[in-house]
Amino acid sequence: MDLVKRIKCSGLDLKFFLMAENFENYFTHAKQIAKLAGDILLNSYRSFHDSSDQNSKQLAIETKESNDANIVTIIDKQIQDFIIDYIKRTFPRHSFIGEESTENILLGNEPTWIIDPIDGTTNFVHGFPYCCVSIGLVIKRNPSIGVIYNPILGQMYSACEGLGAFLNDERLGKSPKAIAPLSQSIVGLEFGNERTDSVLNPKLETFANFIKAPVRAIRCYGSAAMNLCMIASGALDIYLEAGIHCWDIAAGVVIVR
Ligand code: LIP
Repeated sequence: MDLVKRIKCSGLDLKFFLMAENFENYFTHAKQIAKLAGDILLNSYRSFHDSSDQNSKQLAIETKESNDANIVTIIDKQIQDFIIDYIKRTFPRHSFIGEESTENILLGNEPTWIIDPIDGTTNFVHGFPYCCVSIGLVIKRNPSIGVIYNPILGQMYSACEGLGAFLNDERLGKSPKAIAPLSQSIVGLEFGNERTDSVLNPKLETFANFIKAPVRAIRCYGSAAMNLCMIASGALDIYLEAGIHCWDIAAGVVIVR
């Protein structure tokens, strides 16, 4: 139905149309932000890993909570600043939550951008090519738009409520895979960065149960966002991670759904 006919129909239809138009506009911006942020990620990744001098000072790597398994780099912060600046200029009334600024996390009804500037920072630092920019947009508390861009592999996964999900320009889910029995399943598991017995032991027990089930294989990509993309594209059958944060999954859940 074209715009004019829809407006004539009823107030409700007009509201629906305007909402759909906003969603498309947000979706276009989300992909544009992810592309530009991904360019920053890729340039830094290349200049660090292609150089003969992989001095960690170049990335200003810091540990969080004195945990060597929980790190942040100056590039995470640069990318997050870039994304937040773009959103503030383009949508001044929107809110945002970012991995690198976690004070005052409140989710209200206003559109809220949930950002992980680099999901898979450890991979980024170690040259393991599963790291990405993850941008989710939650509207009225409902995850509505998601973009996950891995510039190293040249893969942009995206989804918008009402429009579907895509890998680059290809629509995902045209022929969904049947659910496989556990014995024929490939399972994504993540250990996370917490190493205390109380957190780690139940995870190890659960992981052991999976491998003994037996499942066909286990994979650890080191990025929740990338795991969810693997689920969306059918490469993984199951993904399990405990202790996840909203910025790890806000975009991915829209793409999977
Ligand atoms: C990672 C998370 C990722 C999760 C991994 C790991 P990094 O931390 O961001 O989403 O799946 O288990 O904890 O490498 O980004 O600091």
